[in-house]
Amino acid sequence: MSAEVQSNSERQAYYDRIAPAHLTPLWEVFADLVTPEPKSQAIPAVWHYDKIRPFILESGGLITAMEAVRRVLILENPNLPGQSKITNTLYAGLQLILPGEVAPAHRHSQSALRFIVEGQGAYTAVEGEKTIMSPGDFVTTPSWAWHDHGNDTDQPMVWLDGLDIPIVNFFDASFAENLDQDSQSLSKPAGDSLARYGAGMLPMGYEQVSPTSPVFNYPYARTREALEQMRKVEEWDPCHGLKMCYINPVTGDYAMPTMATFMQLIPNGLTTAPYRSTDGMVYSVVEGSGRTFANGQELSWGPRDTFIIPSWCHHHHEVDGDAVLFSFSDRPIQEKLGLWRQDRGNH
Ligand code: GTQ
Repeated sequence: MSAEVQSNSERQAYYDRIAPAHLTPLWEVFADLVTPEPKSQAIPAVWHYDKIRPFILESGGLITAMEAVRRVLILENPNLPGQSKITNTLYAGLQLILPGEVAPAHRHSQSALRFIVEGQGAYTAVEGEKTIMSPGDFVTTPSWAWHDHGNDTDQPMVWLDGLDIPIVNFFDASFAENLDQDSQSLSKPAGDSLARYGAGMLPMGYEQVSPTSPVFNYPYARTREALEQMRKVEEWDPCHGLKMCYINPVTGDYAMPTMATFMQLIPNGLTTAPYRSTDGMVYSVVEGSGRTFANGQELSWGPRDTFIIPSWCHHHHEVDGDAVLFSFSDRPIQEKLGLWRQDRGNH
């Protein structure tokens, strides 16, 4: 009998017979496995800060930062419930630290970024240095670096945590351990890294020890000032406005090995041209309000909101005035693997 006339039931019987040998036919799954273009399981979504802020503050009455270790509400992609993912490859959460609290020192293989959303003056300590954080600051926690957080102010502090947790777990490469003290001892004054590595100079004889930028905190005041100065030239990218990427000044590469971070100014009156890329993007709104249209769905946003655009999803932004957006994605990994693509339409 020729293969064409094999009935479905005969094929199924065959699949059932090979299954105990841990074999399965490619031809049944090929179309879902090797897709002609990305088909992300993640969907566009927005978290409005004023709606979720009460829930975040409520968590402060339920559990201490010490007991929780990290008191965070995970932003889960609505189409990936239970997976602790905001995109297929990235984790995002909003971390609350109340006055007087300490989130105890630990380290892990996962890299983390902090993007400050609310509050002023709490700190994170990484590898012997503290940094005092302000809204709009981008702070790095390298893989396997000891880190603890604390709040010596009288106001709650909330920041967006971005971690490569799904990527590290995909590789089955997660390690973590706790320090035997809650707060690590400090060996450097606050601001040391920025002075040493963030002034367009490097100490003579500096040798790169980590793929993560030695600049620990990229303060918003500097970022904003740079955007404001550059806007005078009015060279707007049709798809992005004015978009800068944070770099490791030692290598010129992204600030972190697994996550790219960006700050973008979209000026009043510019509607960006449709764009898509293979890196799903997590946005945190710093200033201004507007709307992002993602595969036809409208996401409206204002200050402190978080939204996500999945891989290969057509989108464009509309703004009500000047808008400043922070974003991060897995682009460094995709580029290193030769996978990253973008589609700028005609632009
Ligand atoms: O601050 O170390 O949101 O380890 C998730 C895991 C934050 C952190 C998170 C973490 C941290």
